[in-house]
Amino acid sequence: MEQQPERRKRILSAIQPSGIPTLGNYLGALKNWVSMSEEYDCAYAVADLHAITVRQNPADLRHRTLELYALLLAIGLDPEKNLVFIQSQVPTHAQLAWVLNCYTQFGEMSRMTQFKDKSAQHADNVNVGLFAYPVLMAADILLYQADFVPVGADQKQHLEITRDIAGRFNGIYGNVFTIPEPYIGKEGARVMSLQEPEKKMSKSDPNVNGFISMLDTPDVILRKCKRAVTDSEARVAYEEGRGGINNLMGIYSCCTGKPMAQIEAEFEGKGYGDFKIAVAEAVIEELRPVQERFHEYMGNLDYIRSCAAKGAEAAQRISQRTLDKVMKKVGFVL
Ligand code: ATP
Ligand code: LTN
Repeated sequence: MEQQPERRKRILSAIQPSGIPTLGNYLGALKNWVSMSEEYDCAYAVADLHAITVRQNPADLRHRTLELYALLLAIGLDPEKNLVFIQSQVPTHAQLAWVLNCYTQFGEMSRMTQFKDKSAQHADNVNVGLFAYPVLMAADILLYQADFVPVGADQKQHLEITRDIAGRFNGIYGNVFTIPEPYIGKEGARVMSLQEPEKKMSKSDPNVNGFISMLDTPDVILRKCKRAVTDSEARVAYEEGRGGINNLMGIYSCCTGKPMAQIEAEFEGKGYGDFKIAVAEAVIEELRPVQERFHEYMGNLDYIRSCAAKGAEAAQRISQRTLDKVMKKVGFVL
């Protein structure tokens, strides 16, 4: 009998088009998406269905979705080798989410901390979609029979619930879904706010000086780095409790590949002024090729749309197999 080639393990991840990704998103998540794509069979989605759980301006949402797709190509994801798609262009996601809603308990959803946080933030729009958000995320993952899901700490609870829902469904109907594991790769960088180093850098921070957007121009990056909060010690050294300087050193280290000891030696006897300029230059160089490719892609939106259409077609084909199984098991007429 012919030997089946071993199936590569599949990874699925997604990012919401809720704003331009920050340097934190890039160093902590997106950069790893590219390195993982060499070893795994990867599927990456722009999660626009998730984005409408918070009210969006339609023209902005459309533009940001295409921008984010272009940015995924610009960081180096090859749409021929990976599945890169826009979630709303693949109907199976909403279809499976509905079915899974009926296998998810109200009580377990009520315990989700992101729901509690977001409903406090958007008290005037606590919609049912916001409540069911983790079920749609479960559908994203289970449709592709993903083995691993790289997620940050904030999404761990959602992956747990995905595993619970999948296990419950399998318990009733047999092995329909692969139970996904969290992907624990090499420690992704955790980048902190430049203004409040005890908080993570976040694209929805109302203080724009707190984050560096992946599309900030060199002069904006320089200005934000110069304004970054440090302390009065004027000593570039990585030590417990020195949030601001540790964060800048972490960013510099990530962008240059230099270990902390080397950075300390390099800036021995120099003030924060010189160091902040060096950090800014390293970030500018890190982002420059990505930004150049991004602007090229955005100048050719037809290409971006056609890549997205091809990605959606392939994603539809793969995910339909899982959906068909589910529909059959549940008792729908096929
Ligand atoms: P928002 O501000 O809209 O809540 P966010 O910037 O916090 O968004 P998410 O869209 O929730 O980011 O996260 C996308 C991915 O980026 C996740 O995998 C998350 O773990 C990672 N990530 C987000 N912020 C950082 C950060 N400051 N450092 C490292 N990784 C991060
Ligand atoms: N909720 C995630 C985005 C997201 C996701 C997913 C992540 C949507 N579907 C499936 C991993 C797998 C976020 O806001 N970071």
